[in-house]
Amino acid sequence: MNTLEGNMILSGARIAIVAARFNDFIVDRLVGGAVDTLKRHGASDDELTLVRVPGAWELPLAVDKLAATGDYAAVIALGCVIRGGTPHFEYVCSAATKGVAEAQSKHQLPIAFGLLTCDSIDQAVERAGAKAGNKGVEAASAVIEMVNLCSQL
Ligand code: INI
Repeated sequence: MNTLEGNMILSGARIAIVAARFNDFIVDRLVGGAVDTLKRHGASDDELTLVRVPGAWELPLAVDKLAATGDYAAVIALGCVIRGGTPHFEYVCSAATKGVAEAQSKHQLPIAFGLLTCDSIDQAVERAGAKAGNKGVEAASAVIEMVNLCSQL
C-alpha cells in the first residue's frame, strides 16, 4: 500500500497568520500557540507574517487576499466568537466558516481554521491553552502537515 502523509518539519515555507482583534484576550493565546508551534517545527521569524483584522467576519477577505498573492505556503485563520443574546453569533460564525473554506478551495492552499465558536467565555478559555488544549497549536500543526502533504499530491 502506498501511504502519503506530510511530515512535521518546516523548511523555507512562508506562512501567514490572520488573527481577529475581537476577544483578543483569547485570540492572542491562539496566536502565541501557533507561532510557538511553527517555530519549534523549523520556521524562522522572517518566514512568518501576522495580519490583524477587526473580527471573525473579516477573516475570509484577508485570508483570500493573502492566498491570492502566491507568496505563502499556507494561511492560518484565528479568532474567537462567543455566543451572545442575539442571532449575531450564528451569522458571524457561518460567514467566517464558509468564507475560509471557500478561500481554501479557490486557491488550493492549506488554510487552517482556528476559529473558536463558543457558548461561553469559559469554553473559549478552555480552548486557548487550558484543559481543552490550544486551538492555535492545533491549527499550526495542521498546516505544517498539509504543506508537506500538498507538496507530494
Ligand atoms: N467578532 C468576533 O471575532 N467575535 C465575536 O464574538 C463577535 N461578536 O460577538 O460580535 C464579533 N463581531 C464582530 C464582527 O466579526 C465584525 O468585526 C463586525 O461586525 C464588523 O464587521
